Amino acid sequence: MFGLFKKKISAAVEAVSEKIAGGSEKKEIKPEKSPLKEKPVEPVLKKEDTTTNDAPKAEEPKKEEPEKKGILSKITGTFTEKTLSTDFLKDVLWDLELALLENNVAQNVSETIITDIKKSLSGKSVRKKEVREIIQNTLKSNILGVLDLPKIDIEAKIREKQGEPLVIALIGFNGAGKTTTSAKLAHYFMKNKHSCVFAAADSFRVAAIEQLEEHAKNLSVKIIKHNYGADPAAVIFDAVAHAKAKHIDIVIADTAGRVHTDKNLLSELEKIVRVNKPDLKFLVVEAVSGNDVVEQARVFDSVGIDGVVLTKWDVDEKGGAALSLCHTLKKPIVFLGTGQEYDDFVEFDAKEVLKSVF
Ligand SMILES: Nc1nc2c(ncn2[C@@H]2O[C@H](COP(=O)(O)OP(=O)(O)O)[C@@H](O)[C@H]2O)c(=O)[nH]1
Ligand SMILES: [Mg+2]
Repeated sequence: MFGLFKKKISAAVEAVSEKIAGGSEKKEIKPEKSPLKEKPVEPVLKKEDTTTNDAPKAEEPKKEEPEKKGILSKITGTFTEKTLSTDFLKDVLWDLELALLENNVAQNVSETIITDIKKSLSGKSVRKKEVREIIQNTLKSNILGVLDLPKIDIEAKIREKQGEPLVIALIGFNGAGKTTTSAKLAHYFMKNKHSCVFAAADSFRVAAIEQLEEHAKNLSVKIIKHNYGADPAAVIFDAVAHAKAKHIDIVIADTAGRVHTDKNLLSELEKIVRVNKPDLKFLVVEAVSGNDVVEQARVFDSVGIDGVVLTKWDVDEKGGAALSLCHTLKKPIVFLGTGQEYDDFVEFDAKEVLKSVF
């Protein structure tokens, strides 16, 4: 998981660090050559450059620089200290931005990360080793900032229901893993000593009910189903009634896959929400989704998503979908699907995920 992401990002960080550490010398020369041209066009850059490089440099800093270097070189002996200009960073960080984009990190997320790195480095005199550290730390803190959203305490939610069943609706496109996730969720809750019932609310897709029935049999979970073509809101309603009657803790509703251009299907989902008021609506998304994941998320969020289950984490080589989703929805990833078995299901922890990348 995150294999390609890790490889590409590490390679980009390395390449960028090398370029910055090795090439920043040239950049110091450039602004001195055309200070008059830059002054009126980019006043902001100019301010930074003049304070660090340009105007003072031409006269006084000549004295300061050797002094600084003298002291520091005495300590380390081996570093290259360079002042980094904004223009130079802009060129060089493109490699890193490209690596993020290639790994399905949405453009606005990549831009935020790159802007932050630029801010951290701009106008600074840094050593080669520091460049890498600054880039890595900025990347890490940005990614953590996006992924580490307040968690949903499902146990607390169950307690809050005070004996009424907690209703969880799984929504998302066909093939995303909703039915598989329904089964994994039931297995997860039963391991935590909670009882579950399935609502076979995908009454649209061929064999959807049988697929959930198979899981119900394997897991010894009761399934409430109607015929194909039935109103999914009614199926969930019946499952909730069953849970209330039998004191079952959790209703897991497996809904039909929806195509965002199909307004009928989306309005059906709205009806499910209106009639059954699920306590938690989880968007089930494949980690292998490309950047269209952002569009999917926006569409489904029209019914109000509480959290995300990111499936097929085991086959994802890129990892950007997770970042883009969290950044767009500002809703936490709650679980990761990590394989085809019932136990291939883990609570999402942003810090753990980051550990596997850096
Ligand atoms: N490798 C892997 N496959 C998964 C995962 N979750 C679901 N799948 C597979 O994805 C396919 C579609 O899943 P399904 O639950 O039927 O999706 P649905 O159409 O949203 O209900 C099935 O072949 C599942 O076995 C996962 O976490 N990892
Ligand atoms: Mg299904």
